[in-house]
Amino acid sequence: MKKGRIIKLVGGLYTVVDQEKHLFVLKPLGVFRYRKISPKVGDIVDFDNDNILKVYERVNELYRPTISNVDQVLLVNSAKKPNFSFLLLDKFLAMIEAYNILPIIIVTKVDLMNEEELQVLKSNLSYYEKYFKVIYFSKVTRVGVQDVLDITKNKVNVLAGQTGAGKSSLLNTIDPNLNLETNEISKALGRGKHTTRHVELFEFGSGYIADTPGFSKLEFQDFQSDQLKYYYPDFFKLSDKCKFHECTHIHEPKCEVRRLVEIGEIPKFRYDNYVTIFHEIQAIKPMYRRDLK
Ligand SMILES: Nc1nc2c(ncn2[C@@H]2O[C@H](COP(=O)(O)OP(=O)(O)O)[C@@H](O)[C@H]2O)c(=O)[nH]1
Ligand SMILES: [Mg+2]
Ligand SMILES: [Zn+2]
Repeated sequence: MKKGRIIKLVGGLYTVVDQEKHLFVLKPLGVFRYRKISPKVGDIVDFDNDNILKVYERVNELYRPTISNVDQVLLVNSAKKPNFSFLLLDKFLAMIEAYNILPIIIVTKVDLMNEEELQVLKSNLSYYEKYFKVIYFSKVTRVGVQDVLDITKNKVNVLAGQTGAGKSSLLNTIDPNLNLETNEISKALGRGKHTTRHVELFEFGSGYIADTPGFSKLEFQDFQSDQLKYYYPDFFKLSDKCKFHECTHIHEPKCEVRRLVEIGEIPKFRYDNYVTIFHEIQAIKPMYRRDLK
C-alpha cells in the first residue's frame, strides 16, 4: 500500500502522485459509492496498484473548482486591463478568508502602469501589507517571478481572480512547460493547449498549482452578511474593542472600526467596500442561499 495525493480527475479516473513523484492512474474502491466517499483533487489517499483505498480527512475544501487541502490562494488582480479594483480585491479576500485559506495578493501587468500610477497603487495597497503578502508581477519585465516561486514553494496553490487578470500568463511565465491556454491563444488557435475544463494540480516550481476557470466568479450565497466581520482580518482583530459584542461595524454606536476609519487609520475605501459587500450579501434572495436549503 502507498500514500499520495490526487492531482487529476478525468472521466472517473484519478491520477495520484506519490512521494517519489511517480504517477498512478486509479479508480476508487467500489464501496466508496455506498459510503458516499467521493475522492477529490487535492486529497491525500492510500492506494494499491488499482484502487484508491482510503481518503484522509480534508483540511479544507473549495467548490468550483472542487479541490481540497489547499494551502493558499494566489489572488490575481491586474494593475490595468482590466483596471485594478479594490472592491473586487476586498470581495475576493473575504471569500478566501471564509474558506479558511490564506490569500496572497498578486498584482499583475504592472508594466502597463507608469511610475506615478504604480506609486499610487502601491501606497493604497500598503495598508494590506500589514495583513497579507503582496507581490507585484509582470510577464513583460518578469518582475516578481522569484517572489512567486518563493511563495509557492512546497505548497498546494490555487489561482483566483477575474478572467483576463493574467492568471494563466503568470503560470506560463514561471513555467513555460505548463503551456496553459491564455486569452489571446484561445482566441487565435482555439485548441491544442492545456484547457482548464477539468481540475488538475500541476507541478509548479517545487509545489503544486491549479489554474481555475471556476474560481473567477464570486459566490457569496453561502454566507450571511453578519458573518462578513469574521472575514476582514483587520476588522476582526478590533472587534473586542467595539462596544457591542456582536457589532457588525455598520450602524452600532462606539464601534472601534468606524472610529479608526474616521481618524484615517483604516482606509475609507476598504470600509466602504465592506459596507457595499455587506448589503450585497443581504440582498441575495433566500431562495439562492445554499446555507438555508
Ligand atoms: N502587458 C501585460 N499583459 C499581460 C500580462 N499578463 C497577462 N497579460 C495579458 O492579459 C490577457 C489575459 O491574460 P490571461 O493569462 O489569459 O488571463 P486569465 O484569464 O486570468 O488566465 C492576455 O492578453 C495576456 O497577454 C502582463 O504581465 N503584462
Ligand atoms: Mg486563464
Ligand atoms: Zn464595530
